[in-house]
Amino acid sequence: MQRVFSGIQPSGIPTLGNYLGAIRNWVPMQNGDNSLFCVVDLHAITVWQDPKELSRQTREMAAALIACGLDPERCILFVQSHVHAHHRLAWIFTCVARMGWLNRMTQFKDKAGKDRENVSTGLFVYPNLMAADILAYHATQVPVGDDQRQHIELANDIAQKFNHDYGEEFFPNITPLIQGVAARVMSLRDGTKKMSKSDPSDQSRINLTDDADTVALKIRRAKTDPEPLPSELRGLEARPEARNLVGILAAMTDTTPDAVLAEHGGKGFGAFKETLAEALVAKLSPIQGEMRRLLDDPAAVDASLRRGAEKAAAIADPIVTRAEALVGFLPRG
Ligand code: AQP
Repeated sequence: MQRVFSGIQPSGIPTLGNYLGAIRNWVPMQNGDNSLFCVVDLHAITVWQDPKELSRQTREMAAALIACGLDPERCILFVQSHVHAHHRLAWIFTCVARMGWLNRMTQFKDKAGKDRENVSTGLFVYPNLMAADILAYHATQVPVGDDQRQHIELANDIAQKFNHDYGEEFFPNITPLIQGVAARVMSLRDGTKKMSKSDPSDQSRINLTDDADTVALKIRRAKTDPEPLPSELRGLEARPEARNLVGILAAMTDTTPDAVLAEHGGKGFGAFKETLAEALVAKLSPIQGEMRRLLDDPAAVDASLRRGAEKAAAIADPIVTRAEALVGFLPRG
């Protein structure tokens, strides 16, 4: 039995990067109770979130996931803070992980920037919680964007050390599933930086809720260079912005960058950007319509998240209780 787990932070509106790097790949992996998808609000508060916004964003993220094709009847969709097994295992893992391992995490370095003294301790131990999210379900398959590869490696280090320290092959090895030409979608303003929902510049990303005019404007303004598009892939080397846009069009039209260049090579960016904007709008507008429909009835969204949390807890509680017993905690009786 291969169990799938993945999560997304309700730290803003999901971006095209989240969609292409993660969410879209989750849809075909739905397999009843062996597929768990989680809105990870505990992760989101590792950086400041306005409390009034957080609960709204959490519900909206759940609606976005359903609108993108996750079906709460065909997978377990829930909110991380609703299942206490995550906190319980995260603390144990915080005592298993070594400072040196966490010190190497590039996402922490990127997010903390130069002001390390003032970031939350939660941001530093974020990968321990992520390891707990996955391993509380004995999940082995984790579909994520390329930026999460290092965190999965760390989760495996934690699992192995736990198994070694407590003398039992209890936690399985995790495989990251990093798929497709758009496993790392880059910012529209800087082709060397990943597209992020919390980037201060809204122009740097396509939000799944952007309307047609906004998408067209953002794509028109997306940074490019003065050269025409090349006819072959190697012509995109050292042209990160062009490579990013070609990759996005390939992903949106279910083709390859080679095929995109075969069609658009030799042309300028004007017509190419129009085609790209049209492809984006065609994909995003049905998702937006479905999101609006779902959010008209927030109680129904909350009810399906509650059912999801109950199903998730039924899987995770016995696993985490066993981990606690291995550590030597006195059973609650
Ligand atoms: N630019 C991206 N390209 C491909 N995949 C991406 N993911 C995120 N950005 C890109 C993937 O989306 C999933 C959910 O990510 P997350 O919300 O848990 O955290 P993140 O990776 O930190 O995403 P953001 O958008 O950059 O959020 P903020 O701004 O809040 O930090 C993951 O599988 C991730 O790989």
